[in-house]
Amino acid sequence: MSKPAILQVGPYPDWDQEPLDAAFDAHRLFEASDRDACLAKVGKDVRAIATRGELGADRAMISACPNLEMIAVYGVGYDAVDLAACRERGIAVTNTPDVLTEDVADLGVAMMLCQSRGMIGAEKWVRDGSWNAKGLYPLKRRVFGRKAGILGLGRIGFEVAKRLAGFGMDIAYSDIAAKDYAPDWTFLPDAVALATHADFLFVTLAASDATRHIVGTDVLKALGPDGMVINISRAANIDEEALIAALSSDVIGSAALDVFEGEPALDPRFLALENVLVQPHHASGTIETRQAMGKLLRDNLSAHFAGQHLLTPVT
Ligand code: 8YV
Repeated sequence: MSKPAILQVGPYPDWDQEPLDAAFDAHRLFEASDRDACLAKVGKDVRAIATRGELGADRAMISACPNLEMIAVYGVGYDAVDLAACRERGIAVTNTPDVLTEDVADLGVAMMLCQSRGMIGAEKWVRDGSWNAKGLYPLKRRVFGRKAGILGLGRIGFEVAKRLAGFGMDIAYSDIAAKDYAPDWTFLPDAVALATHADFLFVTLAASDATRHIVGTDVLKALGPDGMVINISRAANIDEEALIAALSSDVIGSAALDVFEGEPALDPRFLALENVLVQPHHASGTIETRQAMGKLLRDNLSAHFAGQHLLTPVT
């Protein structure tokens, strides 16, 4: 029996590629020198698109595949998939929630600790001989007992908050409504109020048109010169121009960022700023989580082609 043809938008680790190739006839768009020519050639055969959170599938790609039945996202975020185009044609979409929640939360907390305690600079201080030549490393700020604001108390925001509670931090959050599963944390209805409260503002919102640039000049001003913003969601949730201006003029103290507009070609002005910790969009990047994400992506594809219920449909 012939294998269903799928379009693979980006590379996966070998442990995913082998089983994917065994079950499907995968056309690797990312290896094509001419993407449009590749889509024109294979588009009509494609029954599913396998993509990644940050790569998604836009309207042009979806239109190039007239027989498309589903899009499987390797990632929890599906903001880069044109959902309107999918709805119009009844194309199913799946993502990989839950399996990555803990690791994404861990990285957010690690970034806060690393940045607050100046660990990158401290490492350099030892390696370049400054410790021996100049003495003690400059003192940094504690996190214990300080105030955290969680912007978006979904699965990932909740796990971040749980971890911060373990550090004795005072936790507030913003979301569409107060959550009954968070009785010990303060609900603040809007992002400016949350930033006013917070020393550490975690951006953990699922990105959408409604959340675009939710962290802008007003929120950054409210966060203040001692404040840190930590983004483990999507770059579009922050107005990068406003962020760079705020970081350059001490409107806020610092930032720890795992995501960037136009990544991996991030705005080079970030690299010139000493008060920014940059990470290569790898919050879900552990062997354990990526293996689970790959399996869930394939299980969704297989369920679809077997006529079974999807495991994690985007509704
Ligand atoms: C990426 C992500 O999918 O879960 C998401 O939404 O953005 C990430 O997990 C990951 O970097 C793999 O491409």
